[in-house]
Amino acid sequence: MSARLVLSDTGASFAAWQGAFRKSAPEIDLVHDRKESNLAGIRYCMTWKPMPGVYDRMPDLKALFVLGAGVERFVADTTIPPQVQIVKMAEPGLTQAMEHYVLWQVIEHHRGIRELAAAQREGRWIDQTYPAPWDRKVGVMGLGTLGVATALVLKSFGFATRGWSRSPKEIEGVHVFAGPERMNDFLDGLEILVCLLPLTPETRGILNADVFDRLARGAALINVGRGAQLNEADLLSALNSGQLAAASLDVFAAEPLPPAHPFWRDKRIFVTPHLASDADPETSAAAIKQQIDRFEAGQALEHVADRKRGY
Ligand code: NDP
Ligand code: OXD
Repeated sequence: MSARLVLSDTGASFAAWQGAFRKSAPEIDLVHDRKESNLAGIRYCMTWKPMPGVYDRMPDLKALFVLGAGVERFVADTTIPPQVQIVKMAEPGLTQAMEHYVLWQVIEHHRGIRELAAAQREGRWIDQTYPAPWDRKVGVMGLGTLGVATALVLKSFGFATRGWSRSPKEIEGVHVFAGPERMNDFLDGLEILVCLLPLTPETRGILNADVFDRLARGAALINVGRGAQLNEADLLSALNSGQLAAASLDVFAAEPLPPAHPFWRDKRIFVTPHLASDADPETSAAAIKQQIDRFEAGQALEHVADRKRGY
């Protein structure tokens, strides 16, 4: 089905997205929002960093396709009319990149890769041991599109995998806990904790001393959710006390991470500049096309954010 879709973004390359749509979803007519464009009559828009005033220029907007999975800025944006559905990105490129990042970091912590690298630099031949993966307790906070996929990958690599979400669910081979009342059972004795939660009032500051104290001594934290979920002072205290041995952080309260921030120079912390996963233009184009087809056929859109819940 043919449809017009606006790309309204201050950073994205229109040419790159147009190329992706021509390849993966040629039926979609991609329109570039240039501020002065007449966008009346167009029902669909995609964005990560919207052009100022785009919602005023799109009086017929029905669905806003966000080019990422974390929609905290959009659900808080009161200039988006209430009838517009905010759609989270869920597409294979974004999911696989996240699976790769988390698996990479879990294996780094599981096999003590950073100790090995340090030993190599010092010319030390060390006796490094590690448990079987099924004896390594790994937990994923947040079992949405990315959390479920990641938990399944960790399980398939043999790790003793747990998951935690707001509502109960069943994932074969993964021990799932739900709700705040089961959080401590989920955390109890975990050796590697992965955060894939959305940023909401409930999850702000959730990675704190109370959580770290429940983990096994010497555990590792991998935060790929949002920086504001981490209490930075609590992380440094836990690292100093040995309760945590290491952290892999991809997201930060202030991004870019300021040059003077202590995380940059802390050998126990591995910093990546918010690159764990990005939407792939070609697979995203196909996913957006499928959603538009659903909507045009009168079906419900998938992955719609709930503004009240905040994700
Ligand atoms: P989803 O919205 O699909 O899933 C969110 C999950 O978190 C759901 O399982 C939800 O529970 C759970 N959850 C939400 N609030 C709570 C809570 N208070 N207590 C327990 N569980 C809760 O999101 P995605 O999986 O697509 O993405 C997750 C996050 O990953 C994004 O919001 C973003 O912040 C981050 N991200 C980071 C990237 C990076 O490059 N670092 C790239 C992409 C995303 P329920 O299932 O019950 O609704
Ligand atoms: C996202 C991100 O939310 O890249 O998609 O952080």
